[in-house]
Amino acid sequence: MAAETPIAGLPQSLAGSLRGDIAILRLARPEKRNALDDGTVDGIETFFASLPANVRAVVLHGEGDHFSAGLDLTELTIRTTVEAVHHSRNWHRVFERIEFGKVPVVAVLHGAVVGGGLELASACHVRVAERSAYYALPEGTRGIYVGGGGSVRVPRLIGVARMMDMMLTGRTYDAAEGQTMGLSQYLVDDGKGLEKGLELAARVSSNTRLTNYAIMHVLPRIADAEPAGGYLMESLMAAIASGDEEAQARLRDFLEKRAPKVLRG
Ligand code: 1HE
Repeated sequence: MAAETPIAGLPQSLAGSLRGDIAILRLARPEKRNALDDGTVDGIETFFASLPANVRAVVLHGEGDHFSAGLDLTELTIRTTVEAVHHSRNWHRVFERIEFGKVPVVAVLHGAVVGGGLELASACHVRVAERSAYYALPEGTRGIYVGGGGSVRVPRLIGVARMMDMMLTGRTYDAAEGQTMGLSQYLVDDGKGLEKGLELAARVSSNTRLTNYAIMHVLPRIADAEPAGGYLMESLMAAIASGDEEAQARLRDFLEKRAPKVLRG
């Protein structure tokens, strides 16, 4: 396994490191259950904005017993309405850096994945949940509203009706339920999440950069587009991807029996 090198320049609430072509970002404020204060959100932006060019995938996880308790509620009490709008827009900008960044992000979830923590997880591309994970959107009961893109991203995963129920009634879902309804794509035993996340990131990083870019940036836009435009975008992307030198080399490898076959599980 490649050696781990720390990434400098992050706030104390975050720890970043590089393992070969995979970057790892750890929410490192366990004493506050990885609540996301302004410094942490800015640090997430710094991390994604300054990823070294060789990085091909990121793994995001949390230290302690919980992935994240969401927005740091202590900061909420001191904002004016207009400051709250700017705060939410700032989260949008930072989380877009994840969703529409340069490389795919695998989130490893455990314990509380609530409020802004779920919004952060929803901005990632692949979610691995440990059995301890549970999901909630306590904004409804706290008298506030999601502000980190949850209204857009969470319904894409579980539908508007389920999100409404979570916010209106304070309903929580456990890891197995979350897996069934699409909050996570992988469910693993406690303590196994990071290993699984790294394994998936290694698979992701073995794809061509262009295909990964298309999957991250083009696929969701097509899914949101009206079908005629979507089909056209798909054809254009397919043509661009298959014309890529790396894709051509991979196709030759398969045709000349050098590439692995697609076998069951
Ligand atoms: C916090 C936060 C926080 C913990 N902001 N300080 N999120 C919530 O409504 C969830 C609030 N948190 C909890 O329900 C619980 O903390 C947990 C279930 C996640 C964990 O419980 P537990 O018993 O392990 O920890 P604790 O004793 O509640 O918390 C430990 C410390 O972390 C404590 O501080 P201390 O100084 O008394 O030690 C807590 O106050 C602190 N802490 N969570 C600030 N969230 C862009 S809009 C997004 C809107 C939202 O995300 S709303 C959802 C907010």
